[in-house]
Amino acid sequence: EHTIYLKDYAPTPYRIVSADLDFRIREEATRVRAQLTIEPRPGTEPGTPLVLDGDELKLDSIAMDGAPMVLSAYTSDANGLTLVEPPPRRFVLETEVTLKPEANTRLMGLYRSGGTWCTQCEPEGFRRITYYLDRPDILAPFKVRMTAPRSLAPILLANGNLLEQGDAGEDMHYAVWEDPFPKPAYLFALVAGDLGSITDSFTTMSGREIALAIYCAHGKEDECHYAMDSLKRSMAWDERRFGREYDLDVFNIVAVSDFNFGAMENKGLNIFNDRLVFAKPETATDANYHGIERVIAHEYFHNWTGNRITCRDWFQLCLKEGLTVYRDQEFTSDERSRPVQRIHDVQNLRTNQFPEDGGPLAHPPRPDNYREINNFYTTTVYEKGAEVVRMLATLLGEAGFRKGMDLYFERHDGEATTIEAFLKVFEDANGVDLAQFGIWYTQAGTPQVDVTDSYDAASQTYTLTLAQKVDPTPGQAEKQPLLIPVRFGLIGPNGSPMGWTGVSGGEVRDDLILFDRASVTLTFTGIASRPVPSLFRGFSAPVKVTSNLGQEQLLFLARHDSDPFNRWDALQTASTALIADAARGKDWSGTDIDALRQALLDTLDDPGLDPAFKAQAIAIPAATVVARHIGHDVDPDAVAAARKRLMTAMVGPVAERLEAKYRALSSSEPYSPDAGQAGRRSLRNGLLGLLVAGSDRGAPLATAQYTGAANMTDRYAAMAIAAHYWTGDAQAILGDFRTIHAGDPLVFDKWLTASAQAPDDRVVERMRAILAAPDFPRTNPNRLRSLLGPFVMSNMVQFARKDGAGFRFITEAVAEIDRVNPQVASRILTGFRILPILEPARRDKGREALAALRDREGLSRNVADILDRLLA
Ligand code: B3K
Ligand code: ZN
Repeated sequence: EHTIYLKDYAPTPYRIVSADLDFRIREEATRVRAQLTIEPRPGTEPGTPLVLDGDELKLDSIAMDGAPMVLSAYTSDANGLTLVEPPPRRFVLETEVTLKPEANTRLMGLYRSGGTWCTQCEPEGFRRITYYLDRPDILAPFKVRMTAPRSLAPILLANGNLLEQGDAGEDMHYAVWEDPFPKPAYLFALVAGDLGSITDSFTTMSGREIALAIYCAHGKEDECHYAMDSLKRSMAWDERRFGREYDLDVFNIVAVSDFNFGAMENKGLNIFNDRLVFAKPETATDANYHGIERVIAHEYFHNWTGNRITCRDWFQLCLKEGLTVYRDQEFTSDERSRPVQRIHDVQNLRTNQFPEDGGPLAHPPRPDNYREINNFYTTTVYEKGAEVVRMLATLLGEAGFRKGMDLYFERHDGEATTIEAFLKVFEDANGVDLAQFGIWYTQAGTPQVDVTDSYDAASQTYTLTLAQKVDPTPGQAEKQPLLIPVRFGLIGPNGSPMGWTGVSGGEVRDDLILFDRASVTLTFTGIASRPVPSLFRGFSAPVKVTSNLGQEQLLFLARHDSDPFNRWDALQTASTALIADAARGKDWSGTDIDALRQALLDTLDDPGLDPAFKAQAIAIPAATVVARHIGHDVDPDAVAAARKRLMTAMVGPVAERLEAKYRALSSSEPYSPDAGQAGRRSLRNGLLGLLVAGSDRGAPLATAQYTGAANMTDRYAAMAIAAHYWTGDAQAILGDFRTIHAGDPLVFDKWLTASAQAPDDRVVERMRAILAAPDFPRTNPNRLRSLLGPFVMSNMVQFARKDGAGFRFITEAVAEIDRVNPQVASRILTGFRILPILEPARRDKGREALAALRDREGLSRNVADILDRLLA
């Protein structure tokens, strides 16, 4: 099967000047008539064929400039339409196809969700709607007419502004929408259905009034208000922070239940997975509210970074995704707590992106080849892409970064462009050379930075040596040194910052080391006593650090660092090391344990710290993070046991005190999703986790919290903790939750997720039964992902069981899901990227399961691509 290479990029010989679409929607089928105005680009040889993309299409009729085309003038099949010798001038091509949205379980193109007709086109779904040049560098204005049965679809929406609507005879009605902004086909959207809505409005900075609406299933309107509030705050923030104003007169959001990912930024008509819209305290957790705010903002921000300026080709995906994730992270930091958000994002990076970057699926943020583009909507493209943008902001400073962004919008508005063009605006606006920095986009793998230091009292000099290396990744054996921004400080023995009189050996600007070689040794002069270095403040680069700092120095940082991120990170590093040691059979010293416990208690007692931060600080690193730290021959049972042992050692002598703190945090105020309340709940639930894992007092507290909870955050946390540590009541709690909430799909998902976390040996059996139940909605991505995603990604003990039963369960499920929805199937399969770090016997079982899957007939390209890379 063929691979597509970035180096082969070439513009098409023809371009689409405008697209006029006519949808006739009926229960049985939908007819799509497309009138495409097309012209050759200057320089195109007359007689060059025009090749349009298609996917599972059947051509009903075709005409050129109003006249039916003769059979010899074109060829067509399910995968494309070729005009053998189009006229060497502008012409109008008219085609008609018939679609069966009801049967479209891949959820790409036009499909039905809960009776509503809706679309998903990114990246290559538009070719499932009509024959087209379905690539992001083809930009055209769209006009869409849609006719549908009024009773089934009183609401008719498409991109842009509504031009007219009216009666179309019988039970039919129609609407005409026009989007004046030329756009690539992946941003096309259409919705027809019987939906409720809430409306609002936003006045832009130039005084324009924008009509806002969120459409949803009837009866769900009251669960859309947080999303609406988030939208208005996003619109205001983008004006304030980036000077970006919304451009159409309407902004519509539609929530649907069947959706392949989170949401989609279609121009003026965002379509959302309903789990990222609906929220009320009885059914949504604080994390759900946080997610809604983030994704509503993310899709809105795409209007400028993605839609007004789009990607030239799909290799440039992180041009819009990395940048837009950076923007949504900044938004949340400004709306909530910056350090808490930073820790949250870094935790996510370490749990998801580092494993991808260090395994068989590693690829650069801008890959240079792919077999299936849907497999490249990855955490590397998104989250590492965001880190690269953040480093740019760190290097250039806030003002320099903003100058570059302003130039980006000015220079490239209306274009489909590249990473090179993006870097160039920052070079031009700031007069800098970013050639070496650009390697971050093209080189895969997480850099490993080794730090050693020494102090010479006689000369009052302090020496810091940094060395960087990146391990080989698939297709990239040799690695080049990166420009790594290291934000840092030196801390004196009394805990206050220490200055220096001079520094030599490398480039240091204020508190930033520009670390751009394989290794650098910096010598600081005028240092009166040995400092403790605080490096990578705010996680200034997405790297792994090993250093000669011992636990004592780490705990010193945890107390004294002025950088909250590094205070948190020091505690994480210290506990990760202890768990890893125990998992490898090395014993702890009592003093290490006492010191770590004391550091955690001091953090808890510090009145100057925010509860949300405290919750993060007392969190014991996840087993998967420790496994990555160990890096090879991992025995998941040993890691889980070591982790539990550390929690027991932390909690044991102070369980009573922790319980008192837990109780003191209980509150009777009415629920609000605000960051303050959410932070207190997360601290309380963090304490509950510690108590359940580390003492006998915990389990009854979890049961009591589950029973007495007044909101879903506390209820879900109690259930998840009980399931994760498999308390005596866990099964009863899960059973109760299922009985109560089986009727609400998004709450049922929470049950699926908690169930998949159980570490007991019967979990695979139970999951098989859940999937096999006749009423399990096996075409809904949310249900499938809620059950299988957490199992492969975080239940290492059962997924990577010695007997291989966890692996086999997943490959068998993937084979079945693949026939329905290849994107969901291949995403679940990526969990196998963990194999290389497991002990050999488990690794072999995993490879056996993958090999058996590969032997099956008819696998999708999505699954085959991931399998081949996993087995390479
Ligand atoms: N751009 C979409 C993701 C499309 C995924 C296609 N497999 C949502 C987003 O990133 O904002
Ligand atoms: Zn995005």
